[in-house]
Amino acid sequence: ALEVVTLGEALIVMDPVERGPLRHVPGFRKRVGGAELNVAVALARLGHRAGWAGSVGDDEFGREVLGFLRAEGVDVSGAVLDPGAPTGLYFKEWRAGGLRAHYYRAGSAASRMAPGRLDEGFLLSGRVLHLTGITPALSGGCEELVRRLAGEAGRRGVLLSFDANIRWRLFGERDPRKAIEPLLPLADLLFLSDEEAELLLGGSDPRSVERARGRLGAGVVVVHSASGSFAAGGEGVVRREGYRVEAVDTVGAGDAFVGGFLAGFLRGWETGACLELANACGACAVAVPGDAASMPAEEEALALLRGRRERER
Ligand code: KDG
Repeated sequence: ALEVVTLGEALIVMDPVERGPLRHVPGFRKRVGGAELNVAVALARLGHRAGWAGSVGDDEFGREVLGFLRAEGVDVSGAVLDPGAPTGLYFKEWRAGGLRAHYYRAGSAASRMAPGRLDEGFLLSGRVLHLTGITPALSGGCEELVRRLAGEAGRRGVLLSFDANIRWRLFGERDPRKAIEPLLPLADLLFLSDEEAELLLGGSDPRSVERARGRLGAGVVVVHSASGSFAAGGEGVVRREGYRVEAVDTVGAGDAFVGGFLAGFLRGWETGACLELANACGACAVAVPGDAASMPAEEEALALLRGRRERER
């Protein structure tokens, strides 16, 4: 049986070969991304049985996504090829102020997901179901689907892992809190960046987070930032420092972090050890370009974790 099943939008990532405004960029590297799919790849690379479900277009890009995931050992038997809409894309642009994502995903196959259109048996077949706040931003049908699955997971004894992953550019004029807040109390494991904790819990320091956790009745709340991470779970707060690495592409770091934490959790590790693996996985992802491509393999994350320095030359 699968240990973790995720649902979300798979995207083709157009990664510019140079930094700077896209009008001057001479070309792009084509890659695969999507937050939930990145988590599935991270888990598979860490040696866990992970499945991904979602709708992709019945097109070249949809087939590329599924081929990529199969090669990574991710179970895609719950994926749907929708002949009526394309696979979504996004372009990355590196400007002086940092990354800008340009989405070409309105009306994508994934945005047409809704209750009844995907195999619920597959989605709820893992020990953990992992969802994010990206999916409810895609469409009304997607928002309904996520709410339904989050509720069903609780009823069927499947643990719910939820990463807020707020994408302001997808919500547009809408308030992300409206879509995300109802899901928070349902999460057994809740992942937030420090900024998301500020917005959703009213604070990102351990005390405010622990208080909000109690109020919501969520399980464990894990807050991550570039400097480190902590988990609040009712038995005090556990904190671990992050790693200093040269950042080449921060996209996917949060997903690698979540994959690392879930891997530790599945192994029955103590919270501190889960945070250490999560921090190491996040740091590895930051040091490598790409979305799903930057998820670390087990040995890479462990090498960083153990502080082993490899010979340079
Ligand atoms: O977390 C990384 C994702 O943001 C990226 O792979 C693309 O899913 C994506 C999104 O919606 O931005």
